[in-house]
This record gives sequence, C-alpha cells and structure tokens, in this order.
Amino acid sequence: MASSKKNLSSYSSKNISDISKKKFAIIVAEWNNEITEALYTGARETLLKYGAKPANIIRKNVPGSFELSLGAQWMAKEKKIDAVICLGCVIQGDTKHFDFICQAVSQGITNVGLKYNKPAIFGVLTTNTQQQALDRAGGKHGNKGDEAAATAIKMLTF
Ligand code: DLZ
Repeated sequence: MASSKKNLSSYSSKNISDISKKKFAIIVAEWNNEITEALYTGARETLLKYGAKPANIIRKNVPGSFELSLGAQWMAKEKKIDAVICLGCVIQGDTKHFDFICQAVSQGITNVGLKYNKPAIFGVLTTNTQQQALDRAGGKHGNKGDEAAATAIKMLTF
C-alpha cells in the first residue's frame, strides 16, 4: 500500500513560489466530519505555512463528498480563485454507495480543473475503515489535507 511506504505529508518545500497573493477555496464535505475537519486543519495550516494570507483562504462546506464537484465548480468559476482544494472522506459500507461516490467525485473534480484551467485538488480519502481514514487525517500516515494543500501550491508553481 502506497501510504505505508511514504508518509503522505513528507513533501519537498523546495521551489515553492510566492503564494501570498493567491486565493484558495477549500471545500469541505460534512460526512465523516471528524475526519474532514482534521483534513481542513491540515490544509489550512499548510497554506499559511507557505505564505498564504488568512483572508485569501475561503472555506465552503457541502453535505457529502458527492457534492464536492459542484461546490468546486461554483468556486472555480470565480475569477479571483486561483485553486480549489476538495476535502472529503468516503468509507466503504455495506452498499455500493462507496463506488458511485468515489467514481463521481474523482471524475467531477477532474472535470472542474480542466474546465476552469486551474488546480482542482482531490483531497478525498477513500478507505475501507474509519481507522484507515484516521491514520491519514493526522495519524500515522500523515495528513492528506496537508498534502492536498501542498499539491495546490505545487501546481500554482508549475
Ligand atoms: C450517502 C453517503 C454515504 C453512504 N457515505 C458517505 C461517505 O462515506 N462519505 C461522504 O462524504 N458522503 C457519504 N454519503 C453522502 C453522499 O456524499 C451525498 O451527500 C448524498 O448521496 C447526497 O447526494
């Protein structure tokens, strides 16, 4: 499993450009909110650490991960927004919901980035168990929100 070989938060901070004037939208799914709040904290702290201004970080909530795509689209179409970071957590249950949500949100976020020509980051955990999600939301495998923010910054440095 990739995350057991590499801590998700161990990214290089080399060659990061000035992001003090960049504006970020962070869209947070409310499902599994214990996890998604931890992802949000990680993402926000990473943006601030690399020089983003608090006023330039706009947070929006959506009910579940399925709604992240539309939330991302609404924010990405705003000219002032430079990058959109989508945070969610989908945990496998007894039904096929997991597959439909994961497929829809990954495709939806991809489409938003391509349509608006700006980074739209997939910071969605897709795990078999809650423990696996906790491990990736500030646990032993780092914080995927942190990594999502770092990815947005790196794409703006492209
Ligand atoms: C319905 C549902 C289920 C079963 N599981 C999750 C989940 O694990 N993570 C998540 O973010 N959202 C879940 N949802 C809600 C859907 O994302 C969506 O909000 C509803 O299907 C309404 O469109």
